[in-house]
Amino acid sequence: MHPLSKIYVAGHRGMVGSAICRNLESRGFKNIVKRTSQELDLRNQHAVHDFFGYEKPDYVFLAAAKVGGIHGNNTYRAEFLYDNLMMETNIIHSARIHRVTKLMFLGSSCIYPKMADQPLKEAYLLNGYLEATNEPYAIAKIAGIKLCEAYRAQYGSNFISVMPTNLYGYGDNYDLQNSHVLPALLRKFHEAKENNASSVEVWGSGTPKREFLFADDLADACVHLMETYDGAEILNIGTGEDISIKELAETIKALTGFEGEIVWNTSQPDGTPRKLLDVTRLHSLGWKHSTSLQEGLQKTYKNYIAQLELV
Ligand code: GFB
Repeated sequence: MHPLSKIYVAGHRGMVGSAICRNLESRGFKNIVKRTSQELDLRNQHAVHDFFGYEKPDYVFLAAAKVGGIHGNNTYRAEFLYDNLMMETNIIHSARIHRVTKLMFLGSSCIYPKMADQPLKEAYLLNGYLEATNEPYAIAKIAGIKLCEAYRAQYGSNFISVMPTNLYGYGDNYDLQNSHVLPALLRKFHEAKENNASSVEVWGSGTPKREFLFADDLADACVHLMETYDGAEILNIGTGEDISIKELAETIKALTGFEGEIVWNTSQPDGTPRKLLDVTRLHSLGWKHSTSLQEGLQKTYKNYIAQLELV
């Protein structure tokens, strides 16, 4: 990418999109195109087509998506499938019509089969059944991967797909029902400490394992790969390390200084038992994460408290 290349970051107000914008700006890219969802409804085919015709971006980071944790995915199954299919289909198709130089599609580690061998190699895509709680989201993301593959095969479009692991960081969603586990636990333990509560409820059995990547590290990987990777194969982006939900809860409990009890609500689903990405290919392309979970948690917690103080 040239410093003046026109770069469209779809989803620039989200945790991932905003991290990509920060990373691009820190590397000296000055011509970043942004649209809020009020300004441009990415589910609207005509609006997206007109936007691409008007702006004619050179590069596109497709980080716009309807996202959420296990409960949100399982509850809003229609929106997770429809909204994500519409957004990615409109953007990828318009990028081809308007001759975008290169597009990066961001998928998710939930595209892999629920019971796949660990760590998850890119080759395991479509090797088995998906996890039920997030099947609609996973199907939409798989469709995005296949669209990029098809436009590449048929039209020679340089569209690449990356699969981030579970993410956390600045500007995350802290809604107690619809967020992911890490922000949910930061909020729950923080509020319990503030209110001198005796216990905190954590969902499931605590045995599932998850890999967590700091969103600013993901953004750095995305920009690095946009500059260096032109392959047809999907690429995992993660740390290569995971911890159990129980260990995560204990770590966040210690971080917030809460001294009460953890109560496990086993009526809530566990989801996939484990989804650790194989990052061999990512490392061979010259990128490795730099923020440890401990450091990322501290930064995220500090940011969460700073945001609370602004309200
Ligand atoms: O982060 P999470 O919602 O998503 O949940 P997934 C991870 C694990 O944490 C599950 C447990 O075993 C949850 O039961 N958990 C414990 C909690 N307490 C809580 C809590 O208070 N809130 C939440 N949310 N979980 C999502 C997918 O799966 O991951 C998406 O549904 C996407 O499609 C995303 O792929 C990255 O890791 O299970």
